[in-house]
Amino acid sequence: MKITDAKVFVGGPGKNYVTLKIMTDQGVYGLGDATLNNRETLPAAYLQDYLIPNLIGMDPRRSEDIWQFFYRGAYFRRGPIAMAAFGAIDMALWDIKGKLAGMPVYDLLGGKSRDSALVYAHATGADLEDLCDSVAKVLERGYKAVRVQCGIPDMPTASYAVPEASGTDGDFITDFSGIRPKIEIWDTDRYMRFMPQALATVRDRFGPDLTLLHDVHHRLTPREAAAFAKEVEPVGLYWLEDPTPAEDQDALRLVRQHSTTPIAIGEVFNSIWDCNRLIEQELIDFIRVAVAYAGGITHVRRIVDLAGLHNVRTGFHGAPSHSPISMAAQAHLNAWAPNFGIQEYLVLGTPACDALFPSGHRMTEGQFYVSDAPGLGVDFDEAEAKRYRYQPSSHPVVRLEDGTIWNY
Ligand code: CS2
Ligand code: MG
Repeated sequence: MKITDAKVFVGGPGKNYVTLKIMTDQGVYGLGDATLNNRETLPAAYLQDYLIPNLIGMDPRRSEDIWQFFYRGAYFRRGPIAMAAFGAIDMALWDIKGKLAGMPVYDLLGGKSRDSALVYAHATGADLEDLCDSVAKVLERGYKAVRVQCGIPDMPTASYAVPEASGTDGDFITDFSGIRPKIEIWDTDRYMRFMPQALATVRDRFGPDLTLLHDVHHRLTPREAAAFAKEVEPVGLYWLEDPTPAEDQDALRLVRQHSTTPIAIGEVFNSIWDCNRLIEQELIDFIRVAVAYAGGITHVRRIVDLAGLHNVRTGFHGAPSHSPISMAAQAHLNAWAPNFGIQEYLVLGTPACDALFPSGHRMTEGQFYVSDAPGLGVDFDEAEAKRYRYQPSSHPVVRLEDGTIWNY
């Protein structure tokens, strides 16, 4: 069996999804997602210029060897662009494998460990009242778990994932449009004074059964993160996400020594080498890698297995930048993983997205039900894809009030 061709499409409703389609000499095709948020043309070029010319003629059933060929064979290993590019190849090969076997990918991984997977949505407000309205709306939609972000009083600009004005949250999604980044101003002291109290208010208002999460988005130093995590202990967060940037894996030890608040990290990681010490030294509770950024199912499965040995559960990244293809790949891992925790979920279900990526995956009452169709269970409508063009976009850049660049 041979791979005969592969095509890359860039575009989608409100997002530059990078979709890979791999064709074979037996008529079976596979789909993968190489969307690297706000840098989408780069994995697309890596696929087109380097990977696809090598892929043609390979046996698609040998997904492990193909993964190793592109990883070890590249000389310059790892990095988000390469890992997103051959992560998409890997997803497409698992899709093909499942179609050949007539089995959903979760069965190839070892079968279902649960009937459905708990997901969390986002609630956000310009101020605390606005945030509570947003939480109430999310709960009305059936969700049982919610990540809350809130505007900070007297902060010079809205901070991460927070609307400028109250009443504008809706399905609030960060505005990344334009090639020149928006500038956000950050003040750690104001955040540290306000946010623990805001989280406590949400807990009081919505009661102990709500699964509550908060994302610090890499804004604190390890000492500040330790103080914050300790202060919010009574709130009973499901997790505190990205309290510090985790390039320095050992820095998390300080947070751990001072608090029992569960810590989730990993949405920007692209290999097991970014998180092996965090996992082995049990410095985190949840691993947030995304199948799209971390080398596909083959590599993320290794991370999940390592995590399972150390009481670390999964909480895969699910921002709207992931197309329904990688969300499906994650849904299959979620159905199988013995150490599944929760899944961030925001994207599937809009009519435009469903038209481009028809699938039998379903979300209802805050639970994700994986499709039992062979392979990944998602298709791609090429005629529909012609409606979309690449739109340049950028992550905001953060500065302190004196101008110093900070972490987004
Ligand atoms: C966020 C992301 O979902 C999350 O937890 O941290 O929305 C993040 O800001 C974007 O994915 C950046 O690409
Ligand atoms: Mg995050």
